[in-house]
Amino acid sequence: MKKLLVILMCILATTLVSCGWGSSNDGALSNNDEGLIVIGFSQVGAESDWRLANTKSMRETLSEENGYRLILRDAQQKPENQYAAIREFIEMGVDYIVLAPITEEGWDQVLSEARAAGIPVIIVDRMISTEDNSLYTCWVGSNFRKEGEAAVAWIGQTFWDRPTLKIVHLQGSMGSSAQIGRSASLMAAVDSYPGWEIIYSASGDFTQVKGKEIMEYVLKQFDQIDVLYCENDNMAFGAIEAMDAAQRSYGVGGAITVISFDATQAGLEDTLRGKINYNVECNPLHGPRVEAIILQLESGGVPDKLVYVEEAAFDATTITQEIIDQRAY
Ligand code: GYE
Repeated sequence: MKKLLVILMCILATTLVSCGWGSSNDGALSNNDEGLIVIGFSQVGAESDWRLANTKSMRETLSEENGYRLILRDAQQKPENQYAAIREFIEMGVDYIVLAPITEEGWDQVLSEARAAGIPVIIVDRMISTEDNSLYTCWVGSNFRKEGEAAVAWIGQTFWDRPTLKIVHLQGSMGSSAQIGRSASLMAAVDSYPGWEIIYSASGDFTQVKGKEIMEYVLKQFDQIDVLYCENDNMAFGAIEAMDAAQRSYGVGGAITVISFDATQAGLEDTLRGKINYNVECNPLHGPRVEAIILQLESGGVPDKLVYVEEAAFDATTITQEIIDQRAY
């Protein structure tokens, strides 16, 4: 009799656990989730200050106190990790999938699995490339092409009297929307200004370490560099380290004019110090935007399919400490 009771209790316990009533951890859903909106967030990685500010914004907004359970998976800049995370979210039966895609290509298969499971997919930051718009509910992020246009317009104005311009192009992660857009604007400008020449270009994957490595190499190869077009702040920090070590002059009044993107706190500090000449903002505070979309969907609304965030740009000769202090990232 005792034995039978033990067996019955075991069966009951296993059933409860497999039904999702087990103890809560960052993987299994539990009874604690009752009332909470469960969100699986596939994040790119932790490659830059921008990314850290973005993760912080998502965590702070989509918190338990605000009624959410955020399951964050850091893909460490590897698309395969993102596919696995999305399949894990589908398996868990989350309420929403939020995806910050590393690259634009390669999403049709896994997102059709999410659609088949009836889970809405909200895309943030970078975009995906697909012919099937029903694979995602909506997207919110930056207009990277426009960011690049702001940068090249500034270069055009600053160097209007220079017949030739030797440019080093430090690219972000290849195939990401941020790289594609920022690079496309530079390419278009090189096509239209006869004197502009890209003397070297390589991807630093948006990281400081790679930015430094590439710049060390570039400085050995070229005595004359007029412009460094660097697709994010962290690669610029790395390039600055390399230029300092090689004792090459740069920034305001220096030989190498530095363009950067993101305009994070640290990036703007370097802009204020004249190390970065022009820094184009990219806003990482997507947490509240994603929450607004979810609340709209929860109440039966239809969010706009594509929303571009408004962004500014900062010139080293006009930026002030007050401007930096007022900013949230
Ligand atoms: O510019 C870079 C980050 O996708 C906008 O990714 C984002 C970019 C950002 O690593 O710093």
